[in-house]
Amino acid sequence: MSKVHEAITLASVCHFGQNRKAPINGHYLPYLIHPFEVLKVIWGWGVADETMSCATILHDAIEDCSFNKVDAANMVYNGMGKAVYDIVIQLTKPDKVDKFSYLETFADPTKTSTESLVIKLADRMCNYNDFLAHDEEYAVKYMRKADILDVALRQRADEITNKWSFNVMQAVVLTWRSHQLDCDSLEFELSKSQAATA
Ligand SMILES: [Mn+2]
Repeated sequence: MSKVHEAITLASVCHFGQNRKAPINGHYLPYLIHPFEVLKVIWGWGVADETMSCATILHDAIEDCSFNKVDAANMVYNGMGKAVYDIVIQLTKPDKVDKFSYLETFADPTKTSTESLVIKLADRMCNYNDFLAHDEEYAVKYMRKADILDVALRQRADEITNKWSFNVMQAVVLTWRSHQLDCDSLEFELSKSQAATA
């Protein structure tokens, strides 16, 4: 069994019995579909090494686990090793930190690795897509709350080139931009229809 399959087994333990928050046509999908979707995004960018793949599969395994976070953290560390653990920890919002301060850490290369930033961007886009199917207004709000990630990507794009390649950086930037554009036009449409009904 490859390490990625081990990560999948571990993620299925951590997310045992959980479903996604936003329903699709009234149906709540099992939580595990989400880390798989994020994995597809980063593989699509050409980032498919074992550490990144395992960290992506486990990116919510501590923050959103179905049991004690300390136990989940130990399981990730013992099962996956330090490299994967370090990425997953950076993708876990500490309980006492507010959401904005946490998102700000992705603009600071001394606080988050390039690996964590790339997974965070893919995660945000996947969540945005999920919310779109359920509540467009919420999806826009959700994306706008993460404008700091847009700044982070602009400031740290060179790191992505250095870590992987120019093509990977370009793929990340293009996908991110297209989601931002989609969000911009949706925000505009929503403001027009709100003005029309006011
Ligand atoms: Mn996630």
